[in-house]
Formats: sequence, C-alpha cells, structure tokens
Amino acid sequence: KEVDLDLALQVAIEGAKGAGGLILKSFRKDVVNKKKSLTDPVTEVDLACEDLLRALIAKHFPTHKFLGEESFEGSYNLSDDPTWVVDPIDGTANFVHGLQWTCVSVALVVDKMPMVGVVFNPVTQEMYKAVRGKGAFMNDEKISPSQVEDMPSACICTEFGANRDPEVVQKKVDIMHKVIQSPVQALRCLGSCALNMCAVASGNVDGYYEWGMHPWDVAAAFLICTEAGAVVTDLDGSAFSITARRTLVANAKIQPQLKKIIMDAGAPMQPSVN
Ligand code: LIP
Repeated sequence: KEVDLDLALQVAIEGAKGAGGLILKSFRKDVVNKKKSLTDPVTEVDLACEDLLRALIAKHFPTHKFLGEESFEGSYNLSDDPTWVVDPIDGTANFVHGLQWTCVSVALVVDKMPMVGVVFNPVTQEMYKAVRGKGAFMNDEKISPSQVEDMPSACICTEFGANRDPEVVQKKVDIMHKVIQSPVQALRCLGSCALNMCAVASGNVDGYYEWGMHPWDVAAAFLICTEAGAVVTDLDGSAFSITARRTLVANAKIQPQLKKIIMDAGAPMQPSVN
C-alpha cells in the first residue's frame, strides 16, 4: 500500500486542470443534460471530465481503484485499498446555469482516509490542495479557518440537495429557519459541497452543514479542511466518515454553536439520505 503521495498530488492537480479545461470550454455554452434527474443533472461534460480523470489516474496508478460520481452503480464498495474518489463536476447545476461556484474534486483515499485532496475551481482558477500531514493550500498560499467567534458575526452555508420530497425539504427549511434566527450574519446555499467546505478551510465561510452528499463531494475537501485546521464531524459532532453522507464543518469556535442549533432543530442522523 506504499503510495507516492507527491506523485499522487501531481496527478490529482494535472487531472483537475485537465477536467477544468473541459469545463471552461463549455462554460456558459449549451450543454446537454443527460438527465440523471432534473434536480441532479449530469452533462456530457461531467462524463468527459470523469473519463479524462480515470484514464490519467490509471496511467500512473494502474492497480488503484476508482470511485467516480458518473460511473457509480449504487454501492460505494469502499475498501481499504488505494481508491481515487472523484467528482468530475461538483456544482453541476451551477455549471449548467453558468454560475461560477463549480469545481473538480479529486481525492486519493487509503484505508478509507483521504491522503491527497484537490478541489479546483476552473472559473476562478483557485486550486485547493492538501496532502495528509502537510497543511492545506489555495494555489501556493497556506490557508486556515476564520477567527469568527459567534453566530451573529458568522456566514453559514448549507444546501437544499436534490431531493424534492416535501418532508425532506420542510426539514431543511425548518433547520435553516433556526440557523438564520440564531441569528447569523449570512446564510447561503452556494451549490457546491466541495467549494463550501474549502471556503470554511480558507476562512471565507465560518460553518457549513449538509446531509445527503456522497463520498466524491466530501473526500478531497475533508482533507483540505482538516489540514487547514477546521473541525469536520458528523452533524452531531461524532467522528466524520466520507461514506456517512452527513457533514458539519466549521472553525473551532463556531462548530459547537452550529452543532447545537442544528441538532436541537432535529437534524437527522438517520436515515442518511438527501
Ligand atoms: C451536489 C453538491 C451540492 C449538494 C448536492 C449535490 P453535484 O453535487 O455539491 O452542494 O447539495 O446534493 O451533491 O451533483 O453537483 O456533483
């Protein structure tokens, strides 16, 4: 299982830039929704980006496994073997609408723990990256969470997700109601889980919570957040897992406050669906 993590980082960056190039080429042009569903679109560009990443990774690491959003077949099957966990476009709905909060997310996971993570926004050219134990960076700048200490000064992010079941939507709205009235300075749904997490890692956003995301949404950003010094947990503050489909991430001061608000408001620990 000895993996050359420096090479893995180089490959992740090269792949993210390659996929980012494809995204930019089609940005604000007509793209075909292959209609995974209307609320969870998948475009021909998602598929092309995933193919590019899979081929590049296989060239350098032919024995490694691959878990990608667009080739996912119903079960993560995540083992302890080195596995590349890839979201070719996180924030696909934003991409489809020409909104800039969209990115490529690439992680190398070993023993179910992310060891290398890259999140690249090709529109802004912001490359977030981390290797376990070596800190987190945006381009070449070391990043760290904000110093904001209390909710009235905080900017919090969450998302509605793809599920339109009335009860699920109502629960999300009820929890948002409690968060906004805690009160907070700002509550945002920006549309990309990975970029929301990176925004906490780099101190632009003070806390983010969501449930229903998949490993490819969180794997790279989880490492970037922990390496930056943000606190990443399950919604109730227990240990985070990339397969649990629930995330709470914040700076250390905001995390317990946000956790209390969302748990008191009934954030669901089960079932882990969006
Ligand atoms: C999306 C996320 C978004 C979340 C959605 C979905 P996609 O990823 O980034 O924040 O709310 O449930 O997972 O589908 O754009 O890669």
